Amino acid sequence: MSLFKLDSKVKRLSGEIVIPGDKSISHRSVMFGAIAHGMTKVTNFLPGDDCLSTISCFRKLGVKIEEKDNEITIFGRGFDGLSEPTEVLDVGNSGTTIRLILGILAGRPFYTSLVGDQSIGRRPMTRVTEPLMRMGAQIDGRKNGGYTPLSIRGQSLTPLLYELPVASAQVKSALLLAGLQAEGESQIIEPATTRDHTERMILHFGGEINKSYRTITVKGGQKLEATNVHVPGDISSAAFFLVAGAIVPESNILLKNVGLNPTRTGIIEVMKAMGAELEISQSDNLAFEPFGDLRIKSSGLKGTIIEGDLIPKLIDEIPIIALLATQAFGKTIIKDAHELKVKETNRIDTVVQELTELGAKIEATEDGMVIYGPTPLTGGRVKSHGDHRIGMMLAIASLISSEEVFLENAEAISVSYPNFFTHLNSLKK
Ligand code: SPQ
Repeated sequence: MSLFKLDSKVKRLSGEIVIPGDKSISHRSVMFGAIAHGMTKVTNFLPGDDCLSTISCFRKLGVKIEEKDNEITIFGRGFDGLSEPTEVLDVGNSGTTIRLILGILAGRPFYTSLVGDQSIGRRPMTRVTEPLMRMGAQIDGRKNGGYTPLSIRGQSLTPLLYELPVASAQVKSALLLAGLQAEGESQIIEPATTRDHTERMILHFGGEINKSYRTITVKGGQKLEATNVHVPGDISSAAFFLVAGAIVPESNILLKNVGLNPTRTGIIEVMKAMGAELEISQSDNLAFEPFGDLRIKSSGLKGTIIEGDLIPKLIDEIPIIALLATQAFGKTIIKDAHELKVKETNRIDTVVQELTELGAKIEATEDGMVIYGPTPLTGGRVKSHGDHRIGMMLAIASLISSEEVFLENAEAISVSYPNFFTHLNSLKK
């Protein structure tokens, strides 16, 4: 296990960073490129480990994909262009890859087996496999198709009317991808709005999809046409620098090309409520995925309550928001966030354990955490637990730590942000 010495007691951060491509949109660009007809060019693709797993799975399904720096070209031949793989598909650490690909494979008339790493082996799949089986797909796996390894044999699918039991964009997306192949119209009802990148992709690739309040309707048998996709920067990656800029004294950072899809901007709402000096300086709201530049300066912060429908809009930012809260005056309460328990790690436990190690006052609750601030952070030996977002949160925590911080398994960060440390170091003045 590698041990990485992080920089502590950093005086200020300044400069600008162009935020790398969005992970969720990069995955979907490969998938839609593969199931559409024709050549799809994707620019600003994120070459993180998770998205590379998606490329590798689609190559095994017979799709030609060319890669050059951050540009990829996918030669799609429609759903029917996918072929039975001769090898097992390995999704690595990526929940998005396995859950969405199951939706595609549910309607393909061949056999596929799927595996992932140890973390994937702990993540629940029944939420996707059960409704897909209801549509007609044959799926098996550990614990009755609840966990990897999984096998799937696609079938002709019947449409589905389904109320999602959890607010999950991955489950919604898997069902929409299956719905595109069903014989008739499917309706998916969300308990709260989750990221809508799949719905936007369907429209962008010339398909039809309708949303009325929280009910999404999609027709089967649609033919999607190839197009070009420009991936905006990932707000979930920008979040680490937003918090760094807010908590490291005298900082002033410009983050360029950040995706501002309103289903993902919960962190902006929360930081503003906490008193952060955060400005959106230039934005394009007309793009198929809106984006803009964000400027963050350090400032005093106050505690807040984060709950309800806001949670899906910032679910992946909760580890870094917890760090922010350690530096805010008063109490911050995060609730309704049970879903944190089934991410790459149980992020309630890993956040509380690692921030406690650095001297934070933080308590786990059944569905979130409570943080008391402001608390100076000390130092110590901390662990990413193989979770990219925990690793990056700890690297930002070390910037304000008064003593040395050593991080175990920093490599996990390459899942979503391969050049994270290069960007961070470029801001240290
Ligand atoms: O892909 P993976 O491993 O599930 O990644 C995470 C992350 O932190 O990067 C979650 F662990 O993001 C998910 C996110 O939490 C990506 C995602 C998507 O692209 O649709 C949706 C969210 O998951 P869910 O389960 O709420 O649908």
